[in-house]
Amino acid sequence: MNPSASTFQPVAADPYPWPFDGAFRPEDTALVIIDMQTDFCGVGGYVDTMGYDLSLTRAPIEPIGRLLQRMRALGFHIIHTREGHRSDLSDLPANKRWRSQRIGAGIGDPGPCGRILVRGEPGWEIIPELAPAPGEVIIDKPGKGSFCATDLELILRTRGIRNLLLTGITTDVCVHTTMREANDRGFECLLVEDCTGATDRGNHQAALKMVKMQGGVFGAVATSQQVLDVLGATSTP
Ligand code: C5J
Repeated sequence: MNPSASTFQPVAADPYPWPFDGAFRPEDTALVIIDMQTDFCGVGGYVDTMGYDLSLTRAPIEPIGRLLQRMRALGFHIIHTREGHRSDLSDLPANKRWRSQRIGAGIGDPGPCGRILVRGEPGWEIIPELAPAPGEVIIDKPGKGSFCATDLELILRTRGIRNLLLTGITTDVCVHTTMREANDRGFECLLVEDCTGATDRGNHQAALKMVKMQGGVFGAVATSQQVLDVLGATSTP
């Protein structure tokens, strides 16, 4: 099968069938996988050191894996992001460092997985289950949004990508910030709800609800199964 010949009908998303203009194709659509790093979902990482429940940020691993496998096979663009800082911390704002130190997980400080949220350290790596394949774009970002201080927008425009399926962690922080940034730039966004997770269940639910207000103020929300149904998958393992 020639993946580039495929056109897919809208996903039965909430609050509108996504995308708004009726169809999407591998050429104009990317799966964005945000910050699936040990620091956010692994034992000894940043989130674990802060004392949050890792099961919440690990929950999306399997659903993302299924969606990734399918979308890779169909030839969609795949984009991974990593939050992290230079080893000299020259791109770490003083207030971000101070806040992390207050909660006992100082960014740049040594931890069980190396220096917390520092590029090149074990905790900063994307988890092996969702490792990028050769040729897939990886965006290194110093902040929460994937557009701030990165070349993501240039890459999307250069490739003619208009539609983004957003997955990863955390729903209320990096996923939401990225969705808002993308929406303001005119990209059509779908948040895949079971492919995201937050450090707090209530925040996850609230983040989903916020997207759906005002007729879909930031885009739409769907489950991975609803996406897979459209992509021709008949069942989940
Ligand atoms: C946070 C993220 N929560 N990836 N980062 O600090 O959401």
